[in-house]
Amino acid sequence: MKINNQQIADLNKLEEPDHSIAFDFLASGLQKKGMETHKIVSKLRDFQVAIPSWALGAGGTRFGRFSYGGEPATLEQKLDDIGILHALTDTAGAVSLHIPWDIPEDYQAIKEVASSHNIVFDAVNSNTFQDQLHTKNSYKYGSLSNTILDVREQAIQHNIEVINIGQKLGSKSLTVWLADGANFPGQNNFQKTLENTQNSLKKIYKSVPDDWKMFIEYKPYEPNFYSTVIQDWGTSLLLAEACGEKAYSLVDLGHHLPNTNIEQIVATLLYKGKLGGFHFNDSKYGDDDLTVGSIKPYALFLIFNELVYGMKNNPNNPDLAWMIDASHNIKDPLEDLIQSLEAILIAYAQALLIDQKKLKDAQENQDVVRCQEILQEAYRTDVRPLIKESRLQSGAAMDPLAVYRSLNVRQTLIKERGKNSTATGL
Ligand SMILES: [Mn+2]
Repeated sequence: MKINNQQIADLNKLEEPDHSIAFDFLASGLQKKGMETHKIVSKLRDFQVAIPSWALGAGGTRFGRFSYGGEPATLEQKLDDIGILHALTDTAGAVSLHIPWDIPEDYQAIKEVASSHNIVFDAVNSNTFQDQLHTKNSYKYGSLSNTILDVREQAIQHNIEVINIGQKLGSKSLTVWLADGANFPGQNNFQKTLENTQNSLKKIYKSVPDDWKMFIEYKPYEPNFYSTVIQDWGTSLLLAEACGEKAYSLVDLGHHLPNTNIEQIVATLLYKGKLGGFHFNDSKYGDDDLTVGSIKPYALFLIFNELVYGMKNNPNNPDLAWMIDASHNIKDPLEDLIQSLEAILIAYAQALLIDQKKLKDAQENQDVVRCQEILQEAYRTDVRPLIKESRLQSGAAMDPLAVYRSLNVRQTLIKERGKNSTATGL
């Protein structure tokens, strides 16, 4: 299924009269505060988030997995699904592939499908947290950190293979997330596993092309519940620094213990020029992979405040690779992703409304109340007309979820692919 521009334009027509009243009202209010609405709208138009190839299928828990019908069974179909998202939102112009779940059979054909949807290939993700059928060694006791050299070498070679696959598609970055760790005290020597991991990452780094980046993702626990080798941003940063200038830390919102001040981590990494990638989701307890903005929207806004500040004030930090890293256990993944993209743009737009000059003055004058007021004034603004305007300008759907439903996208996909098609992946 492919959504065409005319279908979207026709449905936008119905929205336009109400939108134009709401947008003019907001724009004139912002203008009075000295803000340039067109610049904010243009920043929203430029913002692109990669969709991971594993997010298009039903997720699940260790208790069960519930299919919803019409799942994309091939990489081509996954790209078609992202094409639908991108046509509706104009914000999902990239895909992040997971290897080996999504190794292309015909590279040229895959590239053509992607470009027909205006999708580029973002970071490629390696997988050394599962054993594959054809591999000799098991990752049961770790991969890059394993005590056995042969296992480490296999994991290093896998990452190099992932880089090679990415190069054929036009990717420019590799994301490494390690499940390595221990379930019980005494199982691992902390220093030895860290040293092995660092040496393995350095070997992978040697194969990272000059115009590429390597992202090192961290996570405090799960699948190991006593210790994780790359448990936090500090460990990720020290490994990135040990590798070299093409290596960066990657922040995944769900990879923190409850109540961690993620915005401060973001600020610290940006200050050091070492924040490379960013994974969006939301969480209540752990790595819950819930819809972005569904649990802690204010925290998301505060994180975006630091991102906006850093994108302006830290030229030493490269452009960030944005991705949604979520799991869809009970919702239609495409609907969930639309909701996530909406939440991301809302938080971004709110952060763009923060009067940074006034905030700086209030901070310097130690006016704590004023500081809070400035942030909350931005947060409490209904920015949705700005997002609708950006979508209208770029030919996307002003209300993507409503259009998705009125075009019966899921029902059409079920008709095309069948009720029992299953996506590769977890
Ligand atoms: Mn992640």
